[in-house]
Amino acid sequence: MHSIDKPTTVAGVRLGNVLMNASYVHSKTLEHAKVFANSAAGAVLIGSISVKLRRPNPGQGYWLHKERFFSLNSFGLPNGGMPYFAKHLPAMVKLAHDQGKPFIANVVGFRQEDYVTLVPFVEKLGVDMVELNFGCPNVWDGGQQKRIISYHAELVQETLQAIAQTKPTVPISVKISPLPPDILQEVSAVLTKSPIVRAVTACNSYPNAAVTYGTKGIGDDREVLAGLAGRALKPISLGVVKQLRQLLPRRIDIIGCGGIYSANDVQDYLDAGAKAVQLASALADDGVSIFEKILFQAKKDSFTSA
Ligand code: RRO
Repeated sequence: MHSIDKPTTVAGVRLGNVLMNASYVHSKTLEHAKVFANSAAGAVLIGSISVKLRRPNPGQGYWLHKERFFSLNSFGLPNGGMPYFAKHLPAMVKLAHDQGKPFIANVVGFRQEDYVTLVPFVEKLGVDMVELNFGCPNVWDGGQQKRIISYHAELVQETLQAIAQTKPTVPISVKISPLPPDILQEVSAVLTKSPIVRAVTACNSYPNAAVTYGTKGIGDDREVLAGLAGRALKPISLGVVKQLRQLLPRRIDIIGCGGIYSANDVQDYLDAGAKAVQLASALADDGVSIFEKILFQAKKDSFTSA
């Protein structure tokens, strides 16, 4: 069994421990990279990076249930786009490397060509791994939701094929939505056949959840549909990880994500077959000290069970 505080290898890349941040609202800038580089996390992840600059969706973007049963978000992928990252990504990578941590870039596209542009773009700027965001639920255009790639095996296949033509030299992880079993099987078959997929990150948030009473800061946002994350996502996401471990060959590693707040949560994901994990809601709720807290809990637990 793998220890939480020991180095791990994902897709051939060595992480100082199994913890890292997920792509979320505080993982977009040079300042954010500095925070994660200096944190207790084993890797630094920045994203999602899109081709063009994107402004946040209107409204507050984040809602936390008052008893923290779940969080909801609809950030809408705000980020500086290629102009910002052309300028700052090399410095972000250096911040991570100076602390002995690998740097992962999460990229998101709205058409195949975007991924074909973005993967070589971040690769040339020195990143150690690329995570493809195939699960963002919060992009709407004139009342129409953009299709979420990971729910369509044929879209996953076409997009991976197009990216493969760029002959990526860094390992690729695919971040998927919490998929129901039949789609998960179809998508897993596509991921298994792709020559470029070295890891899968499971899961992104559950799409199109409604903002409810009992959610802090409900304000004027009753109409919003948002991605569900936090504690309510954990059993769903953990089930996806367990199924993936059965569906995928061992050469494809799994990064778990969804509702991780404690060392026990991390251990659940490692037991289900993940080699590393990502945190987002806990970082939004408790800040970056959550990494230290989890590592401290893990050390204490291994001491008491020794
Ligand atoms: O920015 C967002 O609203 C967002 C993204 Br890109 C994502 O991948 N997952 C999510 O829950 N929110």
